[in-house]
Amino acid sequence: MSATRPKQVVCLSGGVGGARLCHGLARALPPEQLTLIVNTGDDFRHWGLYISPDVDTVMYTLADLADVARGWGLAEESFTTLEMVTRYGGETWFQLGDRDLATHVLRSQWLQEGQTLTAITGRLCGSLGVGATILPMSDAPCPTMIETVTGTLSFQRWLVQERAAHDVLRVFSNGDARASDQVLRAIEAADLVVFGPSNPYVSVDPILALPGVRERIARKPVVAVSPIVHGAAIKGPLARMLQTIGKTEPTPGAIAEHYAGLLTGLVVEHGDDASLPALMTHDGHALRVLASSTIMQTREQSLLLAREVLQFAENL
Ligand code: FO1
Repeated sequence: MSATRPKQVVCLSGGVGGARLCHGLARALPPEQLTLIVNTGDDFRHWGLYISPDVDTVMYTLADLADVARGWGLAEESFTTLEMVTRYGGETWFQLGDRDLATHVLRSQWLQEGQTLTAITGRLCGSLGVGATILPMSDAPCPTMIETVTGTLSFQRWLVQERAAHDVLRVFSNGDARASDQVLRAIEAADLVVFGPSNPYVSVDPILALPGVRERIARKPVVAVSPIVHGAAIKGPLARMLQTIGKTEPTPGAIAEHYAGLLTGLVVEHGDDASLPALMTHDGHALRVLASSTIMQTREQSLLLAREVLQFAENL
């Protein structure tokens, strides 16, 4: 971390765990020093609207508007629109709340008017008082597809409609999207890159797979927070995916191996450091490991972990 100019921190995030670390980082750093690069592989069209779940989860979380218990959407929510859609026989497997709908309606309208997802996200964040910069990873569609033993599904159909019932053979991106210029510039300007405690396969890999991203990140100090705690994922199908795709048991070491040498440091839950094998970074140094409290159920826990990550990075 350069001692002179203010440190620029970039965090790659997807899902609920990633959003919570972003929340802590947004309280630990001045807004002009933090850029959040968010997965858009989960995006899809529903009720004729463009839905961007991971962007909304980070935006709502940083605005303190997220429904913490549900893990997505807005608190103080009602679902009267959904009730009417049910009466009309419309699709109800993906539940859009009434207040959440305002985000999807305006994002869809502004996309139709030719605004970019990046510009729209900035506009929504401005209205919600979110100071940190939230960047969708791309302004072009790059839907994550899930190949299972029973066929290939779009991400939300697999995760939500099918409840991730079928084992995943392969995760791939259906498109040739490019990272936005803003994303590439943010990584180039970063003093530190953080991988949130997100599912590597469906939340971080889609970002790393965009042309130019991985090679830029490889030149930076990278700290990842393990999404696996004591052999399990806090939320979602990651443990099973490590077994079926990675052919490995769910451990923080498997997460570090998955990122194949990109990491400079790894933050794991207290106790998980003891079982870590000796891991190397891409330039042949030993991977530095910090044991911390990585489960973030409260804003305070998110802030404490963010501060530990930043302090850990200072000494890398
Ligand atoms: N996840 C569900 O399991 N069921 C839902 O009905 C659902 C609705 C939903 C609406 C808006 C939104 O932004 C997210 C929503 N999610 C729902 C979560 C979503 O599938 C995940 O947040 C990500 O795509 C994976 O992290």
